Amino acid sequence: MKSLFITLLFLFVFLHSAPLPSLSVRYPCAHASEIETWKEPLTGMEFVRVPAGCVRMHCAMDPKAASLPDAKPREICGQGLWAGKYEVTRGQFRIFVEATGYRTDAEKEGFSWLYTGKWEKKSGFSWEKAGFDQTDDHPVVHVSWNDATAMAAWLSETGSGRFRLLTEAEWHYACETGAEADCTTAGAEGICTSANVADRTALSAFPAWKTFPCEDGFVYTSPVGQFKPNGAGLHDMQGNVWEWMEDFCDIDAYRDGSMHSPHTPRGSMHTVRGGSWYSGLGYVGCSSRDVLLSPSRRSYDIGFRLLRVP
Ligand SMILES: [Ca+2]
Ligand SMILES: [Ca+2]
Repeated sequence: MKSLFITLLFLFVFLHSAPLPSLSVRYPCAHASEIETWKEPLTGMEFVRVPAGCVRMHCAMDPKAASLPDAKPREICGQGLWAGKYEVTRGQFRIFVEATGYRTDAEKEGFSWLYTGKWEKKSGFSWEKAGFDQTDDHPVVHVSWNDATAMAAWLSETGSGRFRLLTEAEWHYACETGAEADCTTAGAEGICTSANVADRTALSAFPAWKTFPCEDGFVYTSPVGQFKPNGAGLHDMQGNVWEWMEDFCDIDAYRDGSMHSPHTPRGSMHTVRGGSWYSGLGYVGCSSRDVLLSPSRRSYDIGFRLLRVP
């Protein structure tokens, strides 16, 4: 049992630090006047229409394992989708909790995960007690995949429409849209205008970090929408908080070429995308992926974003 735990711990640490290389894509850059939005009335959650298109994506967890089948990029296409304009905020999650009495995995088990020189279980942290200052406009953190899908199920029953997490392919496409056009700022220094990442501001709390060579003004989470949107009009796809995916990336699940291929996660493994306020050089991006070992995993740098089902 001990060796199994050590193996799983090693796998988590290894995968937590294994970003993927960016793949080449071409998408139009949407202008603000062309972006179609819709607001869910119960929560005020805004959604943006991302037009139809295709993405090239692979599912490799280790970019060095280029010979593995999962490392071969596959073109996956969709008819367009409605993605959350922002990460789900603490205030929106509060509406869900107050309507249902829902208790998160962190609350039920009495702890969450924080970094104190190493990742540790720390008692008393939850969506209401992040471990740093947050307002209700910040993305909710310390929420598990179970918690995120529970909110999506509740909103589908109670709100206007049906909602779920994005699949890996949907998220990847929504993130990359406009990425090659002039509407986004790329590069290690430009990242601070479009994402809250591990920047020089963070050195005040984490002096040992290797940060991006710029300042975004936030050590921990920022309110959503503080930074430039991507080419599709979506904010904080990169950075701020990691975002839970509906599925676990398995290239075989995308053989039909659809961005939404209902797929049971492989074992208990689940994926988050995009990097967070905690992520430094090499760990932020549309191809950045992290694999977590349990749907009940939560930490102070993980949140989620919802998709509105057409
Ligand atoms: Ca930052
Ligand atoms: Ca994010």
